[in-house]
Amino acid sequence: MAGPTRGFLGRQRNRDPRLPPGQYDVGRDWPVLTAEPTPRIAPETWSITVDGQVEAPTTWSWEEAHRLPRSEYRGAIHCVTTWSKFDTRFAGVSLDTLLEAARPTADAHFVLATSRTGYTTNLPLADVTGGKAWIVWEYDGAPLPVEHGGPVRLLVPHLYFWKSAKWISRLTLTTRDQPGFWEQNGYHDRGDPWRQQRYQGD
Ligand SMILES: Nc1nc2c(c(=O)[nH]1)N[C@H]1C(S)=C(S)[C@@H](COP(=O)(O)O)O[C@H]1N2
Ligand SMILES: [Mo]
Repeated sequence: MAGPTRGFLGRQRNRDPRLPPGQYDVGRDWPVLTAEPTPRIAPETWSITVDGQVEAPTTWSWEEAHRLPRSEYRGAIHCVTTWSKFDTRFAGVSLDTLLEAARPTADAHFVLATSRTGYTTNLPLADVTGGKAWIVWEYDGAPLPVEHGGPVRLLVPHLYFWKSAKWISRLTLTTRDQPGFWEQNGYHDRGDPWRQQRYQGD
């Protein structure tokens, strides 16, 4: 076999199975990607509201959210700009817990996540239920750094990381899909890294 072909196959064989197509392992680094100025939000002024197509719109303060059952995520995160990071460890509350309290109506099929800054991103309800999404305030046993969305961010690690809105403040259940900030600017509506759903039409 000619050199380049053999090299290519060799690299494929050694590829980490946790790495989706078109991604590379960023190692210990954790790049910061923020479209807007970083807000300073004091925990005592932070809250999260679940509203829209729900039977019981609910708001939790920092203290109230911390009294909910703690839930952790350990695993990879994947940015559409092609870096993936393995062995991350986040802690906060499962979205299942928030949604069980707010009780989505039968015609709620999507969620629009809104940050305190106005950043938005849309998600199918099925992608944030069943133990697949969290709001998190801890990374690696320490408070989530402000540049990474502290005090509290959304975490939806099975989708590209632009879906994980930093400085999360609201989750609005909707009947129809409403494109968020990056989705209005050409990014895919769902963003599954295993299917390379980077841009609209992928
Ligand atoms: N509010 C807000 N959330 C955001 C973004 C942003 O610009 N603003 N960028 C998204 C994108 S594109 C990525 S890759 C991740 C980056 O998170 P990090 O800076 O903690 O790595 O946050 C997502 N959440
Ligand atoms: Mo990103």
